[in-house]
Amino acid sequence: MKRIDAISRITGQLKDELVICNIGFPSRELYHVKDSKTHFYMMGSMGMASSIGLGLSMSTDKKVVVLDGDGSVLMNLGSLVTTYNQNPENLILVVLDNGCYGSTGCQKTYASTVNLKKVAESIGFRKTFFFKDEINFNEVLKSKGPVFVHVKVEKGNAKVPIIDMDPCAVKTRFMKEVKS
Ligand SMILES: Cc1ncc(C[n+]2csc(CCOP(=O)(O)OP(=O)(O)O)c2C)c(N)n1
Ligand SMILES: [Mg+2]
Repeated sequence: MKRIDAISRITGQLKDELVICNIGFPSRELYHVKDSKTHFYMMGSMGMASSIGLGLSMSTDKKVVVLDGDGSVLMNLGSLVTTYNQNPENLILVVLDNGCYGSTGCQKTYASTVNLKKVAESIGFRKTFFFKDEINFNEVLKSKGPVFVHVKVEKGNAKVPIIDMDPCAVKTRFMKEVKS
């Protein structure tokens, strides 16, 4: 499964959940697959999607889905420990693991030598999942968080254009939705 297919399958099973998406191609692919005012396309701030998602989940009762990357989550592993300690029931952290820094030329990460699902489990995430060929996100949505979802995807970025929305407009639109 390609990353864009994983994004498409996951968002196809969402309704009004808030989505924080990783920097670079993942956000471009999400924007291309489906744009929504419930989407926050994180531009810049590599590694921070999980932290933004955590903060958001603590300030709303809405369900928050973070679409993160292996490189980014490994860069900010401490965020998993903070997430466990804050224990938000409404947070789902998805790691789209292509084994590399896909958005910048696919330089290899350490994801292949570390079992990310076991890491999340041992930290104390209430529920963890691993998907490769299909994604049963309905099952994920039913679970009490914090939930960790490891999705193994193929390398490669889809040929999708850059996001033609101003970053401030993305933020303003999203904040309005959060407060609604
Ligand atoms: C602090 C910092 N370092 C490096 C970058 C450049 N950069 C942007 S996206 C990215 C790769 C992210 O990899 P991953 O989270 O695995 O997502 P993928 O693109 O593979 O889906 C890198 C290195 C950055 N924006 N900020
Ligand atoms: Mg990656």
